Amino acid sequence: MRLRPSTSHWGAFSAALDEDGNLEVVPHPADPAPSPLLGNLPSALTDPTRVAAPAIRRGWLERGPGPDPRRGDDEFVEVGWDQALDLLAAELLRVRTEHGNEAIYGGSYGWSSAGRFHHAQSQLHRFLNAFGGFTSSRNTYSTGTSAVVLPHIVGNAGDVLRNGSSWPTIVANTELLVAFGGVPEKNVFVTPGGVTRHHTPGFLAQLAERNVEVALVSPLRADLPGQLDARWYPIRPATDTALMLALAHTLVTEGLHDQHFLDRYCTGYAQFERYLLGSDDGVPKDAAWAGDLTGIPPAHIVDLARRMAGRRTFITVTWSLQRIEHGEQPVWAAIALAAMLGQIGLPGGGFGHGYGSMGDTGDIGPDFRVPHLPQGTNPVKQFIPVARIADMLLNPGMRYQYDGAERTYPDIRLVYWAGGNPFHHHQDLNRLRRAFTRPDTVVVHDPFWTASARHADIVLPSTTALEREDFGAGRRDTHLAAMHRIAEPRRRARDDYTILAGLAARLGIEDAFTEGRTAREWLHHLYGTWRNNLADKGIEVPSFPDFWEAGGFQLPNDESDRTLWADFRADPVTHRLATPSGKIEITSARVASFGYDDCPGHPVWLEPVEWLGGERASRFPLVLIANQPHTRLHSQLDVGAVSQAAKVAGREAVRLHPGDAARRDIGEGDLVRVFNDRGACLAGAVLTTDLRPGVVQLPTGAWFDPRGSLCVHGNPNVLTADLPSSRLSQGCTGQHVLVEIERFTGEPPGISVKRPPVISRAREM
Ligand SMILES: Nc1nc2c(c(=O)[nH]1)N[C@H]1C(S)=C(S)[C@@H](COP(=O)(O)OP(=O)(O)OC[C@H]3O[C@@H](n4cnc5c(=O)[nH]c(N)nc54)[C@H](O)[C@@H]3O)O[C@H]1N2
Ligand SMILES: Nc1nc2c(c(=O)[nH]1)N[C@H]1C(S)=C(S)[C@@H](COP(=O)(O)OP(=O)(O)OC[C@H]3O[C@@H](n4cnc5c(=O)[nH]c(N)nc54)[C@H](O)[C@@H]3O)O[C@H]1N2
Ligand SMILES: [Mo]
Repeated sequence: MRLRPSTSHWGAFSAALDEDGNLEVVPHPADPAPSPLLGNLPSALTDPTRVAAPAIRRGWLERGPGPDPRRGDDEFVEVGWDQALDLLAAELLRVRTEHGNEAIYGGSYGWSSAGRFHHAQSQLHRFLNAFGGFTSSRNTYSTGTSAVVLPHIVGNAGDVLRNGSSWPTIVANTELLVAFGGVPEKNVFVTPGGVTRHHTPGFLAQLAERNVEVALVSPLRADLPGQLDARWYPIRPATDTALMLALAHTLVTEGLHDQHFLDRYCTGYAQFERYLLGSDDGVPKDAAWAGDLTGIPPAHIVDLARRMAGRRTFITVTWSLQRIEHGEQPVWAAIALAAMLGQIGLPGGGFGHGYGSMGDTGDIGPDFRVPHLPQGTNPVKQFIPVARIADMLLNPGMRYQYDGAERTYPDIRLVYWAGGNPFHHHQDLNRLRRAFTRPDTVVVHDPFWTASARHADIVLPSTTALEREDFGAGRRDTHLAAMHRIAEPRRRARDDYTILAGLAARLGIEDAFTEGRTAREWLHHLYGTWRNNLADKGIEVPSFPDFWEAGGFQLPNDESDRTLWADFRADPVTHRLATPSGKIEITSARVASFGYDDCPGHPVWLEPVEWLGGERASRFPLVLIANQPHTRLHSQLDVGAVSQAAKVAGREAVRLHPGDAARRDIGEGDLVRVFNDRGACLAGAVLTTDLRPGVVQLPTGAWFDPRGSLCVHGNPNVLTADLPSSRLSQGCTGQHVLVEIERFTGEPPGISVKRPPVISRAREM
């Protein structure tokens, strides 16, 4: 049995099949903290939910393209590859001829798998670009709000998202870490594209050894590793902005703010200060005011503000905090607060975003781009902010606001998805189901019968990363991994590249798409180009055959840890920011000029719809946190062993406080129904005092298993609201939703998503 190298979004490994066909997985020897998620790989490879052959929805096959309410409930017909590709090529041509390229939605958001050549979204975009273009999507579900507001505050979102202080700098210099959303260890195993050495768990351990003072601001205690002796501020969800404003208020009223820093490096502080003091609205944003909103005693707020001013303080905000209504505010308020402390640009001081959200944030690996597939250019300029998918499908021609511009939704006839699962990632899935009745045709490539595949008309089985050859590395990865074929493609699965090349041949764009190369030739070519570019910069890496034979190599290091912020601090004129003022914009005249009441010109407290202080809370008195799962990546490999082992009563586990459970006669392990006016799901109850009373937690990613508006498996996105963070960013707000919970009595409905849908054979193949 020869172990062969590969990588995944949660870590590099090698693997082989034994004589009985069982997959053995061994973590990369250089990885000090391999991810438990590797345990999902073995059983998933041959799971019954793998798509065996191309499948077409019966209604579409028999009646042809068109809107159809049966999508998601219909059965499928297995067809041969030639028939599937002939039908799809003809449909692509029909849509292009009758409606134009803009009628094809190819945003295809999603994480697919590691491996830079077979990256499904890149493959699809390259193919659709060669076909004349498509309506695309902007931003992500991860940082869809920050990515739009940060350029207004600091000029370049990447400077905050990717170029902040490194963990070693924080460990060595920070005296007080104020972590809004904590530093959830479960998340740091993941980096898009792969990660060979998981450094962050080690850095967290060093924080503990160094006795760095940590303030954990989160409704969940589990957002910080247990070994860190933190002070826990169990905040009421969605009220962090109020807490930050009160901390800022305390600083200014006690004269603890750094006026010199604010004058030299920032603009618009005076206006923000008037708001803090309540000069215009008569409401000082003081600790007493915030105490009522946040549930944190005012004395604790004042004390925290004083401690922050008295030592080297690093303020971090997880990405989850901007995945809510008005998600711009906590990010902007945290930057304003850090500016008032005057430590931005000092080692271990200032502001960070996404520490504990992703493995590469603050990591120390080299930072250069690894080989990747060129996508070409998209002649179609139409796009949507990614989380507006359902709005777009339901409202063609409707006008909406985005980042200061008025835009119009296109009229989409064909939806094409490869490497993502919108019926995992989008909010209000019952609404998304209605939206998915609208297009003429929905196409999905996926290795598995995901909920999105089940809502498609044409389902094409793609290989998994284990069944093909590729290379992979994530940002800040220490190694470039050769990804060898570890298993033969399952049944009739094909690589996305092969599928799209087959379509391209039928559409007369084969040369543009394939450039005459096989997949293996592409690997050679992309690697070779990259290697030549590095050689021009004096960096030597192995030849492709040596790289492939060795299974990977360690990337050359770049030692520098000087951040852009240190440069800005040293000289804000030479290193001016890309904002209109060149400074940090605590008030943005530009944002103010848009006139959005849901995102005015400086950080403010705005009441969301979905929170415990609002009107809806009388009917749905619990706030559910739908965060990332610790047992898998999103919906991927939910059928895998690690994910399955954590299910309770056969469903996803929902955590709630014993007091909240007792009032509802709910016991440990009970099957419960979580509901609101958008839908309901079943889940298994786990009782814990490690969360704030009134808060429940149900992670994302249980495969959506609808019976009417009820998901019997525990997917929180049947409950979440399809509301944008604001008109500025139109980001996703899936992190929070108001719900009620009751014990489920009666016969528990069985789970059906662990089997494929009903599939019959074509009458003519
Ligand atoms: N309520 C709520 N919702 C959320 C969030 C939240 O906090 N709360 N978080 C959001 C965030 S941050 C994100 S990033 C999204 C994630 O949403 P997605 O990225 O859509 O989720 P994944 O489950 O990773 O979907 C990837 C799909 O690609 C498939 N795949 C893997 N390899 C290949 C391949 O080689 N080819 C093809 N064709 N397919 C492949 C997998 O089987 C899987 O179905 O979810 C978002 N949704
Ligand atoms: N294991 C695993 N790791 C992952 C992923 C995965 O699916 N599985 N997904 C990856 C992806 S794509 C992304 S974008 C990142 C996402 O990174 P994040 O968005 O940061 O991750 P989440 O787990 O959704 O949220 C982090 C924590 O924020 C806390 N929180 C929620 N609401 C509030 C609030 O109102 N106030 C405060 N103070 N805290 C709050 C929650 O308790 C939660 O555990 O994770 C990445 N890492
Ligand atoms: Mo994400």
